[in-house]
Amino acid sequence: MRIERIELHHVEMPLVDPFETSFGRELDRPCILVSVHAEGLTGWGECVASAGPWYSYETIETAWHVLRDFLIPVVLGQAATSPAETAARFSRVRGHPMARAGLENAVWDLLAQARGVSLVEMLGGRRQRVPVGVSVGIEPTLDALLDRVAQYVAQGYARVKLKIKPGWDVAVVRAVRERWPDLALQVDANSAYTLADAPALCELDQFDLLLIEQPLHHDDLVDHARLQARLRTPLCLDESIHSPEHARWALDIRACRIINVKVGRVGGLTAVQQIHDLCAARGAPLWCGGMLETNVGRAANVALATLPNFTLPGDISASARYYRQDIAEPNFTLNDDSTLSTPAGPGLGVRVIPERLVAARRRRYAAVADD
Ligand code: SMG
Ligand code: MG
Repeated sequence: MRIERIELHHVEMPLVDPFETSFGRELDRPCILVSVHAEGLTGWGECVASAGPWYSYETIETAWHVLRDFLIPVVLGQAATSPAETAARFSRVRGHPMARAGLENAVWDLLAQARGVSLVEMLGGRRQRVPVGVSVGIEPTLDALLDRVAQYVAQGYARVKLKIKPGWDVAVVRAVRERWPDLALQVDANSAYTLADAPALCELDQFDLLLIEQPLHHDDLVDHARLQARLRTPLCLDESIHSPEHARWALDIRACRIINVKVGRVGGLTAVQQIHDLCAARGAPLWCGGMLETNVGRAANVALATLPNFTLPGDISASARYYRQDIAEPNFTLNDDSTLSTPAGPGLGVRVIPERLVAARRRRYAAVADD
């Protein structure tokens, strides 16, 4: 099918609760929704770049620029036959994985709809439910954090991830572990430490954590390998893995034992499949990370987490944890067994509600193919 029109929608919505990590606090969350139009069908993708270059160097502005000036022009008016072929068209663009993923994922949704299959089927996933957890930000006080964890445990989350940073780590994890001895627990530092902090990080070994996520520099592999050699707890890389090659390099030098897969960070669902197959062959478990997505991005996350080597619970929480009113329906709700179900229907299985899109939209760009 020939791609007739591509639109970018810069949207922004207030989060239900502020979300604080070692690099800052977010109250509102922007994203770019990408829509790809052909033969009466519309495919949707979410670009998860943030307002500022804090989690990664990409921002809403850089992604808008790269999408409009470099990515849209190589697919608009062209025949879309397979997602891999779209990914190949982007191969000249270095970096900017979130921008690439936004558009590539919209093509996946479009092609799945055209074939009358769900995104799960098209990816090769088999499950109907995926195990999930919740990521708990840094709170002003330890009591506030314990209240927050209690609230999520009461809602049925069986796995909790705590954000840590120097000064908000060992004592906090100890307090949570003492109160919930059997809770599946993990921590994420978002690169807040250096190798000099190894003694404090080794203290975390006593709390039976599933993993410690990205403690060191956001682009590092080598120091993580040095740290992993000193830790019993598995290290998991997030920020440092930008491609299937990075995943292979990390496993080759034992920089981690587990990888957090974010489709935006690795440049699209085609790269996710490659990382999946590589890590399955190497015996390295995966889980799906989160970027405070709308239901559009969440539907893609649930779908990719159905691949068999996604064995650990993902940061894919119920819709109600993020926005009061999401831009797309249906909402995702937590099942009794701390899972989310894959939505029914072809493609992503969610539909964007036009009035909500317009209400949340800050800016729109439309590119139309010549006849
Ligand atoms: O989507 O539930 C979610 C958030 C999960 O903690 C989460 N993401 O480093 O893994 C991470 C952070 C990055 C958030 S930056 C917007
Ligand atoms: Mg992380």
